[in-house]
Amino acid sequence: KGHKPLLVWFSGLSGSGKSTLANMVEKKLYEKKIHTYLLDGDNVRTGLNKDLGFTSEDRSENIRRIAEVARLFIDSGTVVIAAFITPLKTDRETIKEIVGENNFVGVFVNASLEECERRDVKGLYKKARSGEIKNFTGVDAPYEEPVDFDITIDTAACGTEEAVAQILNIVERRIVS
Ligand code: GGZ
Repeated sequence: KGHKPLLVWFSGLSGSGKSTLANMVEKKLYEKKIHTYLLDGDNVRTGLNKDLGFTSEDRSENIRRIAEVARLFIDSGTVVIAAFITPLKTDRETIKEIVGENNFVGVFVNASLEECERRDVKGLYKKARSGEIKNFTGVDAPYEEPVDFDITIDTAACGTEEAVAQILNIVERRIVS
């Protein structure tokens, strides 16, 4: 009975849909009586990390703190779902060092910059293009595509339900105790 803890980390551009997928995955796991906790910009960048911005140094510190929080939740037996852009390979490596490779599943939400910018749900790309926002990922800050993650979701080819099923399949196999 029960399950192992795990960190399921979503990386992708702003507007790629990683928060949507992370929320859907969390809901499904919760329905299966799995202990979950969701970490995303809404509950981290407004609180714990409200002192941090979007320079590469601040992003690294953002991710380091989130990984340390995830480690605490892992110690409690929780399946942690995290959704952050996590643009740099070096920061993604740090996460694995903090929580341990065995506790980590990486999900790359692969939506093209063109598609994210076309949707521009929050109007942030427009502001980034006009220079109102600086250091915006994909515009004037880098996004290094993860090549070593466990799952890549090709959002152009795959609907959300199908993506969720794919992620759950891997997660469920990794948490059997
Ligand atoms: C990227 C930014 C920026 C800049 C504000 N660059 O689509 P959103 O709005 O809701 O999600 C983005 C969020 C990114 O925060 P993360 O903590 O995930 O980033 S990182 O992992 O790189 O630390 C976006 C908003 O914050 N946002 N300014 N300059 N995204």
